[in-house]
Amino acid sequence: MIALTREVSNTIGQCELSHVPREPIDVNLARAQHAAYEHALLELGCRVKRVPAAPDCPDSVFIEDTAVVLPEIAVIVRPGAPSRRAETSAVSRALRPYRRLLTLEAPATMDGGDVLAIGSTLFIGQTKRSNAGGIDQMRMLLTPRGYTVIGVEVNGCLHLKSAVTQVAEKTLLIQPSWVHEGTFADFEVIEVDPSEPYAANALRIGDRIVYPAAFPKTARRIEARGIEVRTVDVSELAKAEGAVTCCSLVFDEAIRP
Ligand code: CIR
Repeated sequence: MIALTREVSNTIGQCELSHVPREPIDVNLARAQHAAYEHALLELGCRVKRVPAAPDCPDSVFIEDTAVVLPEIAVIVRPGAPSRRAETSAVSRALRPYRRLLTLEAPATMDGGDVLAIGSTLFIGQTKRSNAGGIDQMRMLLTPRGYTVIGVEVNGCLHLKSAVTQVAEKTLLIQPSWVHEGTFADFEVIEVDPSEPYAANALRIGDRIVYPAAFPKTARRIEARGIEVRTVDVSELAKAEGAVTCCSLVFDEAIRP
């Protein structure tokens, strides 16, 4: 597995914020937490490749939002926040050795954080960042390649993957206040502990998950299903409204023909 990550920008304090109040971010601590996150990916078997920071892009550490990497191609998206659009060029260069690249064009907008890919199904959040045109373009690009694109209503959070992520082959971790559980009727679900509303974002690497240390009650629910949890402290990145999926693009080096 390759994990592309991106350094924390010096300007992360000027990040976009939608649902959390602005608090000062300690850049050095954010960098240390980010390095520990990369170390966890390494321990779980990833080859970590860092894309250099973009000093003018405060949110560039959240590399997940710039692309959707699938087994045979990658889609470079057009992030919903104009301040984030310049992030995609360096990520395109970093992905080019691994995948043929497709791109979304204006007026489409999409953040990778809205795309939950499970096998050949792509659930895509309809949010302030990802518009109907973005979902249509994804459908046009990917249906001929055998994918099914399903638009999902999301309320109360930034991205679809703030509300639901995959934690095992047939199991999802979900925050039922933000997304309709019935959309995922084919899966088993684990609901977040009600006292941990931001706990639905987990990063699955093989059979294990990388998961924020801030949500111990939900972590126990996950472990009770036999899933191994590797915790990381991402408290500074959480002040920028980021969690664990958003800090990497994880994919198999091998291309599916
Ligand atoms: C933003 O608002 O775009 C960033 N401050 C946070 C992005 C987090 N991305 C993600 O969870 N996929």
